[in-house]
Amino acid sequence: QQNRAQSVAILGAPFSKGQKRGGVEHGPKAIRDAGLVERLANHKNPVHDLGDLSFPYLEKDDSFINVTSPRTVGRANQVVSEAVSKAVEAGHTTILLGGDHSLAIGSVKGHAQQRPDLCLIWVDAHADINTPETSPSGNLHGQPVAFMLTELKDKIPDIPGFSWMKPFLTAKDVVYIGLRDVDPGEHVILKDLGIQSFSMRDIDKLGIQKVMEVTLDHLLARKKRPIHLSFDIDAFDPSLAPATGTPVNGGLTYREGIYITEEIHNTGLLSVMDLVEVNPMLGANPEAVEATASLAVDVITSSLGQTREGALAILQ
Ligand code: Z70
Ligand code: MN
Ligand code: MN
Ligand code: MN
Repeated sequence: QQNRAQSVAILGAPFSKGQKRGGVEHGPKAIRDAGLVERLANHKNPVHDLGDLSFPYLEKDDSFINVTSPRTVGRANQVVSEAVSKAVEAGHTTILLGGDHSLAIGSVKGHAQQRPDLCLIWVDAHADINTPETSPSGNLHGQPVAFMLTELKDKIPDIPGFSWMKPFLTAKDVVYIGLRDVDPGEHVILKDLGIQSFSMRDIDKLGIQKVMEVTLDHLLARKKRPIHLSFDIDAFDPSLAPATGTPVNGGLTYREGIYITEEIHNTGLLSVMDLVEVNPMLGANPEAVEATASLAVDVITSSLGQTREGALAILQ
């Protein structure tokens, strides 16, 4: 229960070069405008909004094999990694606001620098575990998990922009929740590495309560350790989170999503969280954008202890 008394740090990461659509770099502003800091005003411990990170602009960044913007994504993730590492070292439960999901490379890496024993819960419609070779798009936001895993070391070539990092996590330290759009190459990797994953079908079959029980047991039964929650807003059904780059039908309900974060909070072990892929330029209208950003705020406040049972619990 070591994280209960921790202060919170918020880091904005206005970055979009891990995929090809514009607008996701405005995610941090949209989430702040939806009232994130105000909604955390009752939090028992101090909340520090550390503002937005700034990422170097690289004039020339040719594709490497089929990987798009490798140097830009690599450098941005180095910046994220250093910032997350510093915030964790300072004792903050750290919230990274994306930006696209390629940012998780730096976020989880920076976290692991301070807490090498961490485990990773990846809530997403997508597995984001393509290698440069299996990737159908060349987009690095579809590949972050592959960059982290020691088992895939030989599948990741030396990509320009990434010489600062080596794989640091093993397949048994990862659980997926919410999958429903997995590429063929990703499916093979998930099977070969035996990664614990819960698709939307599994959630239909088992119920979210059982899914969380097995998830937390898988990661924590042997040893309590810090949790990294990487939450892609497209895990939710597009009716709830329309303003995102790759909506996929049949996603999490509001209650399933919030139950996931409540259970993670209740472990007392949440250490770093990413909230990514809110794209305020993709909603059909302002209401769609506001609904998506407001949902992101609910996910974050719930992860930090906001309950459905009464306002007091966030104070404890
Ligand atoms: C596909 C790829 C992806 C998010 C799309 C899509 C990956 N598997 N991730 N949207 N958030 O391009 O690798
Ligand atoms: Mn813009
Ligand atoms: Mn993702
Ligand atoms: Mn996704």
